[in-house]
Amino acid sequence: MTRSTLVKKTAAESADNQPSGLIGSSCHRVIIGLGKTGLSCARYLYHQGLPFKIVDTREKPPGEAECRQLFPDIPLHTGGFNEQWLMAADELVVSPGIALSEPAIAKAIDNGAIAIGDIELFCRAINVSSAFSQKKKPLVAITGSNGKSTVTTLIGEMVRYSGLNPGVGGNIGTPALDLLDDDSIDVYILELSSFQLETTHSLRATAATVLNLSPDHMDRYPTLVEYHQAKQRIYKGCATAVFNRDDPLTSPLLPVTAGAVTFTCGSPDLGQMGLLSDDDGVWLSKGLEKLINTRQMKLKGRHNYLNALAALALGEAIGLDTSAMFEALMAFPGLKHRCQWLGEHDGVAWFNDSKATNVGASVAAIEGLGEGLEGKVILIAGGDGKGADFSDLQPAVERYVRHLILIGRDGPAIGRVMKEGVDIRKAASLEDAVSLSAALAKQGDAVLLAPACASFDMFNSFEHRGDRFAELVNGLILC
Ligand code: UMA
Ligand code: ADP
Repeated sequence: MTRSTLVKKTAAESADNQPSGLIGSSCHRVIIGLGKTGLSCARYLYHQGLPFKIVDTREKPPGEAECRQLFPDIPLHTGGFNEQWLMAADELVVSPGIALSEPAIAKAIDNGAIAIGDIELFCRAINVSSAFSQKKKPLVAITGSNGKSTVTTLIGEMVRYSGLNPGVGGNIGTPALDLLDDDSIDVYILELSSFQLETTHSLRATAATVLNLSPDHMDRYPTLVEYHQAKQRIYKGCATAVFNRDDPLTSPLLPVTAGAVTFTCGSPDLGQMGLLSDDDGVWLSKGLEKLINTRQMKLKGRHNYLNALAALALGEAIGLDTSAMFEALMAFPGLKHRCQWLGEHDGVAWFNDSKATNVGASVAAIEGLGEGLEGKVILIAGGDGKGADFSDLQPAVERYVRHLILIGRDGPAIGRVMKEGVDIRKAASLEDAVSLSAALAKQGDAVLLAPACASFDMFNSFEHRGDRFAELVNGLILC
């Protein structure tokens, strides 16, 4: 009988109940995946003098050359999992792009191996170093279906405006472990995906948030329940939980040890964050206190006001200076590829929201833009749908969209859930979609690329798709 058949638990639950990690040099450890994360784990473990092996299912993983050069003595297996290594492992350091349900991994976990990820290694490292120095650097942890990168970057700016050095990393791009190389960092700010949270067991953030929850990555989760459970792991042991009053799925399922702060699009409760309106417009507010008029902010759209409220609450939870946070907020222009204004041509505005890779983000963009528009939205959508149900797009499209232009592999699936009366066009490429939009748009309209899909059927990344769109739009505007 294997160790784990005595009591059947999910992989994450079993690992949660383990002591703080098998950190000794006798532990058999295998890193799974040799992308950015796998390489950062290898660098970290190597530096610690801890033994490990690496596997990647790809024949030529991106980190292979660097790995062979930096760690010539480390066993590396490519083109498969190497089940023998996995079955002999005590600890698997699994990259976020690989599901724990992969049969070879599930079998090893069933055999008693603990599955962790790079964020768990990071947490162990900062927990150990804080035990020696008696001072733990604050850790802000951000997840949610949408708005993670915006809030993560914004908090980084708030920390910088407060005269401190932010260490921004995680799903946003810089692997968390790489932040440990910089001693001058004062505050860690981590964007965490559900995949990363699945393999994290000792986060204990100073302040943590689930910004919102709508279906995403449904090609990796059997149902929304598993995705929700993964996101909820961010609150484990946190000192302050910040969550969205308008979205019950963001509310912590377990009691939080210290504080909780909510944010809402409506009027805030006492001491909580929300929006108040008067003749001067809409204000970010705490209780009855109006903090900043949204006209003073460069970030636009109701969803971004929620992001700003969450950032203010998280910033306050780690003790940032209020006026520095306001200054940072007013100066923050938002991120590229997120409702990014590209320009105007013949009275038609063009927006790049290539980062709208799921339905929730696309709806937020259509509503955010549609509400303030003289005309209507021409929406370009479609791509790799990641198994999504597109029905939730229908109400926003019906209300704000004049023409729906479909691209990519799952464009037709979007068309199928629309009610009669929506004008649907098919475009063979992004180039065609842009030409068609230009021909159809009227003065006062906005053309919006908010695909509700990932880009991988047609492009290398959402950035590649957004850059190509911007290039095409620039060509149109300049000619
Ligand atoms: N892969 C294999 N075989 C392997 C290992 C990986 O085929 O053995 C594939 C995966 O299925 C995936 C790709 O390789 O398609 C990359 O996977 P990875 O785990 O090696 O990825 P990294 O390069 O380490 O990048 C990861 C995050 N990627 C994913 O979660 C897929 C990056 O988020 C993150 O910036 C980086 O770690 C640093 O923390 C990207 C992302 O798309 C931006 N995230 C998803 C999202 O935001 O929706 C969750
Ligand atoms: P993430 O890192 O979670 O993908 P981003 O900040 O990169 O989040 O934004 C991704 C997409 O989600 C963009 O299309 C953006 O316009 C949209 N978005 C941003 N914030 C929100 C929010 N609070 N609710 C819904 N959609 C949002």
